[in-house]
Amino acid sequence: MPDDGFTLHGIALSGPTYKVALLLSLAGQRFQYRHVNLRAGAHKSPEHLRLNRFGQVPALEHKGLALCQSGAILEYLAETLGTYGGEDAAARQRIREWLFWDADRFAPGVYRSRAYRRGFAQAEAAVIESYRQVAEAGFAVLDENLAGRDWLVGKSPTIADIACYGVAFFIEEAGFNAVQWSNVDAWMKRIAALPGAKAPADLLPMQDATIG
Ligand SMILES: N[C@@H](CCC(=O)N[C@@H](CS)C(=O)NCC(=O)O)C(=O)O
Repeated sequence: MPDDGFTLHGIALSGPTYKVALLLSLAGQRFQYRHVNLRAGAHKSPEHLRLNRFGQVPALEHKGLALCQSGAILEYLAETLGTYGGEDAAARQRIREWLFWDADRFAPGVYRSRAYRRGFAQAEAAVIESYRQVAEAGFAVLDENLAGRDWLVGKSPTIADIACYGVAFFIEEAGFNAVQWSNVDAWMKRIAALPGAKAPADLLPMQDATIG
């Protein structure tokens, strides 16, 4: 399949970059991948700031547009590729609620906890503990909402699942064990079994590449 003009800029260790790459892979969409060397500060370069004004990864280029914020990129891709976007307007509204919740209450706790454990960032013990509690509360919310259902919205997987999975994937690196949240555990296995699903290390290299 041609790449249809999709170029993803990111880094393999980045959860938000993984979310976007995972949706492209699940959709069977080939894309160009550009490795952004965060250690060298490439995300703050004028060239990158033209793609992502917040000086972060990911950024997605498509047909003259430069897109940022992984949740917003997922919505764009679902709309553009016509997949994983929910069945109707009511489903799309629920999906959007999950995307905002993820950015507000889930991703920060899990990603920061992972960053402290892996030594990507340092903080005082009280700060680390506070992010740990946010992450734990986030997993509990996810677990409650997955009780008796396979997917977060409707009867098939959507970008709500992909956004939250792109955080939950790092559960162990962040210092938690999925056994504690059995609905989350089963849901993660369902997502990992979808055609095209890959772990970050199997999807994104530490160099430029064509993926898919
Ligand atoms: N809410 C953003 C978060 C993006 C983000 O935090 N990216 C990190 C890498 S995982 C980054 O670029 N960090 C460098 C920085 O913020 O200066 C999204 O979902 O795209």
